[in-house]
Amino acid sequence: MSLLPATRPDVILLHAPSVYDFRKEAIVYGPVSDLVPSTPVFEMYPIGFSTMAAYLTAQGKKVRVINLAVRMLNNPRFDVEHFLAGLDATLFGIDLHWLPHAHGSVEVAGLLKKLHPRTPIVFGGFSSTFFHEELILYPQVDYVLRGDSAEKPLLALLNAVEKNDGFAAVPNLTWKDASGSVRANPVSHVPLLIDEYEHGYEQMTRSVVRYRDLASIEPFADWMQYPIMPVMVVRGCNCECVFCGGSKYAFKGTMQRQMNAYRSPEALVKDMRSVAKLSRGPIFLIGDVYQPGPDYAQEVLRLLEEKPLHNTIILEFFYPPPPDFSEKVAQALPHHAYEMSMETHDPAIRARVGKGYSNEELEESIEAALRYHAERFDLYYIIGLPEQTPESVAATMEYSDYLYSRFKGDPRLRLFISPLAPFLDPGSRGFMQPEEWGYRLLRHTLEDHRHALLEPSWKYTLNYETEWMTRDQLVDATYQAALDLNRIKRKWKVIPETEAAATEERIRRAIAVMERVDHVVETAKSPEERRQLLLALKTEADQASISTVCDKSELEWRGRGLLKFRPLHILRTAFGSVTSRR
Ligand code: B12
Ligand code: SF4
Repeated sequence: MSLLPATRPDVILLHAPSVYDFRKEAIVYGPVSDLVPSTPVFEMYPIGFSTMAAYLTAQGKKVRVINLAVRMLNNPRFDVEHFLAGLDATLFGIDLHWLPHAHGSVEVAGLLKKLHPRTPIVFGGFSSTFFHEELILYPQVDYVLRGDSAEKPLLALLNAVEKNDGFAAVPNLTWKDASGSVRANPVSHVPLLIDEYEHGYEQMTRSVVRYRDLASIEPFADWMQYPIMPVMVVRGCNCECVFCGGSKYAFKGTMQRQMNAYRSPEALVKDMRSVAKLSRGPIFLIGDVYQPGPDYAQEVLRLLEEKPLHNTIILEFFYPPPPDFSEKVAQALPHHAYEMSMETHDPAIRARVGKGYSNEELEESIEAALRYHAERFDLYYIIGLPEQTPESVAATMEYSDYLYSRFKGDPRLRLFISPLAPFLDPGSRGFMQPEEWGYRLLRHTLEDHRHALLEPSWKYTLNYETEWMTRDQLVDATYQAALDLNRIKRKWKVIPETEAAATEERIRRAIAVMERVDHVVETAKSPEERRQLLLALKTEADQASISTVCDKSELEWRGRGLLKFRPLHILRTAFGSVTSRR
């Protein structure tokens, strides 16, 4: 088990922070990331980094993943330029997957280009795909790989870069030819069979040793304490949620995907078992296992029942699962939890948004899930929907009170609300046909969004308002709903009294700092004065952007077992294979 010198990677995949200078800028990012594991820096990198790394590694290439955002977040003195200067690879890849990275990703590419002018840079991900024509025009961007499946195209691009030839044959590639003209190859690689794209978490473990760098592969800041691991069910989606850049409409229009690609039940369960070898933490199945039909879902459960996993398995549903399904889930999964986004209490608005089911159907599902020992049932609401008014949001809160009364304050039922922020997704029906859906689009281009991210608060960053709510109303309704939901959870003793009191205090402070930012925006006499006044608010601004709509820890399943990782297996995976594969 000897440690060999670190090798030169063929590809380095880098994940940038949302706003590059977040350590210096004073911005109230707001509750944009309260319901995901990341902070407002959106430090989590796409799962696709691990599938691309696994695929290329299996083809004999060396891939290193670097989460620059997490490094900057965890160490305020981390010197980005110094770190980037020390990198060496044939190709750098940067994700602009989520639009909130519009600023950081392009800035990091600029730095890399300055430091390594001869190393090409490729962008990829959903937002890169949508904005590929604009993105390729930045001098620091050499290539954009479009589509939802870049594993094979990335290998083809790497081979072309090594030969400096054959770019016209790389599927899904937008590039500049020798004359500088932009060329966009067709998006011809949209696979329907995706079993060969494995998560590759074991490969990621090995790379820690290969590149002597654990700090750079952490998916998000708190991950070592809370190692939740995602496992993907599907590429694509059958639903048509109007705000979603991953809806059926958006996949068809932007990603050229006509049909969903599901991992087979065997491959899915294999992924889950390989995660369970490394970690005792929760496994989050991303994508509704019921979407391809009951046979698929039951086969997944049957395979799991053969040798039950002891991690908590979090199941995501887009529609309420039939109540008798919960019994089957309980048989197969000793520890499991449910997660659903019901968007609003109002079935008419929900149907308009894209999901037609009644509250009664949902309540029956919750009832069955809790009866069959679900550890949790998390329900999410969204603010910023067509036809949703401030009064409607208030009525959603009344419904939440009713739900807790119906389930007698069962603390396993967890309700969350957050704004659709910072952006209405590019490629969604709301973004593409705003008038039809009652959205007023305030930003259109990639450059618009890059600038929007530097606005002093999330109110000014939002790329939309609706016919029913202005940006001010969206912000006010969000904080009011947060106060109401916190009060309801306190009343039903779903959260401890101290947590409820602290959350209320944070929400009130967030409201106050938003008002102070507005005051600065309205009264500053020059851009410089505005900047200085905002900088004086930096500490409060940072504090007002984490755990506002709820205490972030409420999202976490920390319940069972203190030691989440399986250290011996990790050591065997990391060292055993690293030495044998060289
Ligand atoms: C799973 C998921 C999540 C997980 C994230 C898991 C993860 N680490 O990736 C969670 C729930 C945490 C999440 C959070 C968010 N999400 Co999300 N998420 C999804 C979802 C449902 C599936 C995407 C997926 O995993 N695909 C499969 C994996 C294997 O592929 P992949 O990661 O996309 O990577 C492939 C390609 O995209 C591409 N690629 C990606 N990066 C790169 C980089 C390079 C260099 C190259 C070459 C290729 C490439 O190649 C990869 C391999 O084939 C989609 C909706 C959908 N139906 O697809 C929304 C979606 C991607 N999310 C979205 C959004 C907006 C967010 C949030 C910003 C929401 C918020 N405000 O909090 C956050 C951002 C989180 C962060 N960075 O911290 C939008 C993005 C729209 C847009 N264009 O901006 C989507 C489309 C829909 C939605 N609204 O949920 N999300
Ligand atoms: S928000 Fe709706 S359309 Fe988007 S991935 Fe989820 S279920 Fe599918």
